Amino acid sequence: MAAPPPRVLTIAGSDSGGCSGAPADLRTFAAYGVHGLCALTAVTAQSAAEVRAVEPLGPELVRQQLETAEEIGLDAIKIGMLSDAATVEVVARWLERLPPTPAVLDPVLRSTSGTALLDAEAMPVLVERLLPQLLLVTPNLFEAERLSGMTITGLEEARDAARRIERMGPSVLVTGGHGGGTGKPGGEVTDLLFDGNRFEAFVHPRIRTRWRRGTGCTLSAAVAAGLGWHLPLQEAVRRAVAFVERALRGSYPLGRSGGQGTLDPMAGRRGRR
Ligand code: PXL
Repeated sequence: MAAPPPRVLTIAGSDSGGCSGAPADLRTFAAYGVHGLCALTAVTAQSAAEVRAVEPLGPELVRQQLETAEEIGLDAIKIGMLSDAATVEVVARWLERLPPTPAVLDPVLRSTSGTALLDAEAMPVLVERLLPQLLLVTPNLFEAERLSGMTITGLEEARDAARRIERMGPSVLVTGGHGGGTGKPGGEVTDLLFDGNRFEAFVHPRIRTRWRRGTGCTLSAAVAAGLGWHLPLQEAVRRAVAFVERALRGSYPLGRSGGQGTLDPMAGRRGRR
């Protein structure tokens, strides 16, 4: 019998297309060699191009998934799409009672195509009840603007936004991939980590691919998996950024037009290359 690997839970939505949400998280967990658990918050029907339907599963079913996951045992947690205020509340209440376990939130607000994945009235619940209990939150520039109430047009403002969000509880990783905001000239992207004491900038080449669905999900899942292996936060983030870079280099097209597609958390780990 093999020794059990770390157990890492994703609390997220299902993307029927397998690009983002829980499917992306579970592939990432597999690539990291951890045991992935999955508490689904919502089911979405997605083609390569659009989110066609979204159905929340409701706080009671989420609560039961969390409690059964807890009985199995957890070394780290990743949280993604939460859908509505009642679901945020259930996750917050459960975390309050859980023995200390590192938790990473990707504050998913909307899909790439613009569909809302978190109700507007859930935002204050997320800030007041959930953020204080987390080790790390990983907003992209848009999400960092919404959380901080600031407009971000450059690195200095991204730092200010990170300071504001960190005061709400968790360390902050502002990811720069979605815009020029924290991207330096020369095709580089800066992801900015602030732990309340110091900033660490992770600068990496911008991978030019159109097939990048699931990037944010994969990054936060990779950090959680690293934390499951008991890496310190800085090291878990450093490895996760490198992991996403490799997954983007292995990205592939999907759908009839091939205009959409996803990064590949399993890049380099199976036959296809
Ligand atoms: O990328 C954010 C995201 C997270 N979770 C689910 C999604 C999406 C984007 O479409 O569908 C389920």
